[in-house]
Amino acid sequence: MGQKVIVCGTGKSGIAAARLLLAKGGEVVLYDGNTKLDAEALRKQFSEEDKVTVVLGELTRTDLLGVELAVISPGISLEVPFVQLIDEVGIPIWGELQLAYHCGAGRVAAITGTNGKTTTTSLVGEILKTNFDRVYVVGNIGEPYADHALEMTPETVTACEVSSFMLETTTDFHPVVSAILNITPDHLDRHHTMERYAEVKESITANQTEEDTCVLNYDDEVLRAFGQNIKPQVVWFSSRHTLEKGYYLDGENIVYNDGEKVETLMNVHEMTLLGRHNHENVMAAIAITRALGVPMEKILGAVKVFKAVEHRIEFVTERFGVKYYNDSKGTNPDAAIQAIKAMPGPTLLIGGGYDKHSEFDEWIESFDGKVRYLVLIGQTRDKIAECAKAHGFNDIMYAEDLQEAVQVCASYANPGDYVLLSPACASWGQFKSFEERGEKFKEYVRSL
Ligand code: UMA
Repeated sequence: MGQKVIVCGTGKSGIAAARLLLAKGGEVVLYDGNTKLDAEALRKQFSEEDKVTVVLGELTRTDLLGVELAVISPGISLEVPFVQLIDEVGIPIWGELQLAYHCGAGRVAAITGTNGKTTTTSLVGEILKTNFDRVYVVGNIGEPYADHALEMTPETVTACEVSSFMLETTTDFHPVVSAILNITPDHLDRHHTMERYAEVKESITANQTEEDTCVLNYDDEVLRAFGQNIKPQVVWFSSRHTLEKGYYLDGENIVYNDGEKVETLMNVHEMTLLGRHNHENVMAAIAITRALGVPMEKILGAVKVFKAVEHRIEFVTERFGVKYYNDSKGTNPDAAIQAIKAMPGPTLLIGGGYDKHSEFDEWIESFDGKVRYLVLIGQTRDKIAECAKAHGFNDIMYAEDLQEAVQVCASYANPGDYVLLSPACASWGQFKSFEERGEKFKEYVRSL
């Protein structure tokens, strides 16, 4: 790969992709549309002898002279003008995932879905570590795949969290096990229609064969139809139906039906994760790791000690009898519904953020008498307030920013109440990422 490559985006995945290309003997044009970035500081992330040129702002045809490949970061849409220019010039466009897969090795389990990806991927990683010497946990979870591709060997096993953004720019990505946890409306500003969004998610199986496995949620109608006619062997899981074959919830027990007999695997109270959505994530993780050959005792042992991931219905602290929960990862209405459902009592809810063209009706309906006040911040606050009022919910307050929202909640909450940050929107515009939003929330809460 000793060619000249343009790497677009200088976030985590762009820097990782550039490092990987340089290690392979390539030359890199590092491009970012943001003119406020410091070109010199970016250049200093690489050693002096590395062949790296930084370009910021508008991309021109001259910048593309001699370039043979473009690697774009997941946050960059294929519709933006500079990507169209790259395409017009005839340069192939890969995503960072495609590049990393191309340079990596070993077996890969790829996990996608609108919600639950991070919890499931992280649990799959913990389970795999009980059985294999070298395990990587990479992807949308925040650890770029490209950072580890060259350490991988045919013996390593990788759990990769895959977003719809990443799947738009893959060509020969071939996981031996794939999983689609659910498909509910999200990122419609980028994919435009639900059909297109579902199609992109489903392309995770595009290169799988009869020898591979695809783990699917039987309760999701789109996935139930999709699974009827695909090449890999389908393993179903369900929290709402009794299956003739697959993993399902029977009362409080997770059970497995192999088509002949039903075996009880564990009681849901034996694990620390809360809520039906997490029982689904656990069943998916069991199915994925069984397909990779991990013995069931090891799987169940790891599930029982696994703790919720940061920013996902994460308990922060108790102040003056009020419990605070951080669900900054609730970046779409469906994820936020799971968090509301998991709250055990009256809740003051902080919502709102970047507009991804989501509809908020089902989220508001899920309040079900449990939400005392909805405190709104960000670009979507008027849209959410309007929707809430249309559903007869009027206990709404506006705050200028997250800090003010926390203060408003603290002054209106009664002992025994819950304060939940679960915005149903992305953080962009107010924060760099949902992680930063969650960290700030915890900081404001702790200083109350
Ligand atoms: N940029 C441009 N032009 C554009 C858009 C972006 O130049 O039109 C530049 C920005 O100026 C910035 C860079 O691209 O410098 C950012 O690239 P990025 O948004 O891809 O961010 P990374 O830091 O590389 O993080 C990405 C994923 N981000 C997104 O998909 C938006 C991270 O997922 C992922 O953890 C990381 O790679 C490592 O693999 C985050 C995410 O929000 C968590 N994912 C979405 C989600 O979970 O809903 C899909």
